[in-house]
Amino acid sequence: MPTIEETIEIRNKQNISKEEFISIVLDDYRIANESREASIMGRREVLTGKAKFGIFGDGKELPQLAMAKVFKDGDFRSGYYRDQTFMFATKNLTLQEWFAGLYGHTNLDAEPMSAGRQMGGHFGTRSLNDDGSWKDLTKIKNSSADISPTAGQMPRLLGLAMASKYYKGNKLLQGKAFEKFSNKGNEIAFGTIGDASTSEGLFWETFNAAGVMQIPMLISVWDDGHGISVPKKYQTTKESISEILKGFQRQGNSLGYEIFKTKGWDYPHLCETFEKAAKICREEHVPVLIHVEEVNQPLGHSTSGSHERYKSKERLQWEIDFDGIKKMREWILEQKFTSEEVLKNIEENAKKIVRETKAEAWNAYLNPIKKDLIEAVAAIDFIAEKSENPANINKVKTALIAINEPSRKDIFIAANSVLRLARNENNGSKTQLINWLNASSVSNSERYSSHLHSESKNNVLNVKHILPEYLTGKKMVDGRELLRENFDAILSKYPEVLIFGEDAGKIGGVNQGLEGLQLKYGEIRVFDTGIREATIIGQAIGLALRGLRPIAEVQYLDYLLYALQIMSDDLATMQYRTKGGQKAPVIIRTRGHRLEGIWHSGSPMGMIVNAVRGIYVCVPRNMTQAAGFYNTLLSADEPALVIEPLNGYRLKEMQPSNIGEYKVALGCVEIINEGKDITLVTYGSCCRIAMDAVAQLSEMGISIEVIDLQTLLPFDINHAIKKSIKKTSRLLILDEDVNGGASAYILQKIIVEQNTFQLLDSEPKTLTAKDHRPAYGTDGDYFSKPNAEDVFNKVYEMMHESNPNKFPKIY
Ligand SMILES: Cc1ncc(C[n+]2csc(CCOP(=O)(O)OP(=O)(O)O)c2C)c(N)n1
Repeated sequence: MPTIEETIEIRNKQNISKEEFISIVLDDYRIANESREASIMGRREVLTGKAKFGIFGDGKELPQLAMAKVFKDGDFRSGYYRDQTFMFATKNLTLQEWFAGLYGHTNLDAEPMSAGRQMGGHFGTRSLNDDGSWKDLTKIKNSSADISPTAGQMPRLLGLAMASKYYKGNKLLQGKAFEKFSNKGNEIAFGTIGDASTSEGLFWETFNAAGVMQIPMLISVWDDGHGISVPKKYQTTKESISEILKGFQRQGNSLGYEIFKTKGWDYPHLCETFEKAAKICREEHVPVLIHVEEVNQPLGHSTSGSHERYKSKERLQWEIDFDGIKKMREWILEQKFTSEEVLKNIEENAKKIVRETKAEAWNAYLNPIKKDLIEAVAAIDFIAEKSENPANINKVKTALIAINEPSRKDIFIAANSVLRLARNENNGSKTQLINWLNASSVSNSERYSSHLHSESKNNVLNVKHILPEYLTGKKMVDGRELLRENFDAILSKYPEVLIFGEDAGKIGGVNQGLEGLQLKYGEIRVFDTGIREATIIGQAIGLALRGLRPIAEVQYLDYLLYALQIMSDDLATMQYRTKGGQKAPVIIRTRGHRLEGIWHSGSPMGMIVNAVRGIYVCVPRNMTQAAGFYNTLLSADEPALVIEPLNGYRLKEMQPSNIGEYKVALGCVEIINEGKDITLVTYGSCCRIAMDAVAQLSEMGISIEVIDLQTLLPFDINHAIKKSIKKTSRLLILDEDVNGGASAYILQKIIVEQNTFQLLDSEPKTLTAKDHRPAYGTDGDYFSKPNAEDVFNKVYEMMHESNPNKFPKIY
């Protein structure tokens, strides 16, 4: 604890009067108490069954008050479920909204973080207006939307911090058009993480990358000594994250971090530390670590268990003795800032306010449900009145009314039961309940299933096709040159675009699709990164959250797996988990399907399309189509993955004269060969194999219609495949993923969603790769993946089945 003289010195440095200082301290004390009471009462709400799960910020109040003091408008937080006090202190969350989050209130006005989609304790501010357009982020104390996977907040933190460097360094962004995103790059990105979560690889990858890039990132570790029940002994070498990160400390001219240590119960030292740290971070663009040790957790990890099971008696006693709020109280009295009575008053008031607010939040949550219940019961009554056998119907109604705190599910179940009981009654009395049920389904779909994708006017499906033109005659170029010309056009048109990845900078990409562009646009816009796929994507997410348009490269499709978790957990859920409050229109560029070897020719598309719903997936067959996708995506506000065909960079394509301008609309298939006997559906590199087979089959008098899907997500939005099957009555899916991989997805879309079963004259077939990965040996690819001969045989077999005389067995 500092002496009175030291405290006065701190105050003097801040240039405020004694009275102002005391009033700030007491206000912090109030917030800390209210936050603690919220945790205590929130826990009770779960234990009594009103809320389903609770994870709270008790014990972490003081460090967050200190962080809030240095957090300015325009700054960003990327944190985790303990940060309620910070959210209260920055006025980004009211107590009532906090309780609404705990109850899972689905109304955005009541619960603006996620409208009940995220469990309590997952915070976020709204960066977007209701129409999906950006708010002025420089006027908000921004918080990117939390996710639950431990350390999952780290990769995006990197991009949030890097954006400041980009806004500072790229003069083209300092005009009017971008002023709502940054004040010349003066913003800090604050990260918070628990000590145990620093065991995750994502923490280390992020930490190292920020040191390399020298960006204004300030990471605070709230160290309470445990990850649920597992102590530091099993989490961290030497049991101290700051100790083992010492090698990152900058020294002399060597770049690195500033590392601070402080204690979770020492309010004045916390304030002083955060102030020093933020100054260095903001002014010098140096990353900073604040290791906040000796943090307690008085209520235990969450409502899922009690900490008495795993903490020793001594530790439990320490948790009481070194509670931050208790220590702050002692300090206030020691310093004679105010009297015991005033503090008691603050404490009592906190209890009262939280109790009252909790009741208000609960009523606000429950009343609309009760209104639904009244409507449904009226409709049920109506059926019962007209029924000759109302006893069972009334029984369902009585049971429904008896539920003390009903949910919409209870009402839905009852309504369905009543309609089942009344199934033989053919009277109009059912119409009211059926209508209620239908309307309720629509509202619940909006409540729980909207905003997987952008619902703004810039959503990608609004971007229309613009055909490539070839006005300047036939100019045949390598695929990679066509792409490079297109990226050149993109970089000159959009100053907010930056392209990065392994080898993307100096050499212009392993396949030279960016050749010479770093030289032309500078290292700030086209640059190399370390080998760190997860944080390349995280970096892109953070940049996009701050209004930039990153194109992030993952060198090969096989290595996307390193990034798949963050794509799935963070990027894909961004719009959904905030109900349209945040967007990250990231473009992920990679290449795959075919080259050589187990880790350079994979095509795990089934895994990908099933993991990333919320992100679009483009699978162009050549670079003309790929370039068109990039142009489309930059006109929209949604994230997407573009997988270029790896064996297409050196193949010749005709270069369009409207490079950078033409667009390929998403969700629109292309018929690349017209035919009448069989519809063959494929995508990417397999298109060329299908076309090889077309030639062989035509010699036998068989004509196949080859459809290039172009995008797997979205999938054939105009149902063009169905039209083709109406003509051919036969379906073959050609795919180089494993059996039951993407082909199963494609089959489900065509048979079930497009309802084509009745149109087929023979069994639908799939032709896929083997279940192992493609072998490297010279013919490994040929024998591991479907080839033109396989396609020929499969098609011929189908034709033989339908007309054995015309197509006799070959083998
Ligand atoms: C990837 C992942 N693994 C496991 C969990 C379950 N889990 C939730 S919190 C937690 C402990 C985190 O401890 P720490 O980082 O120290 O933060 P604290 O809760 O102590 O503040 C674990 C293991 C998770 N959410 N995500």
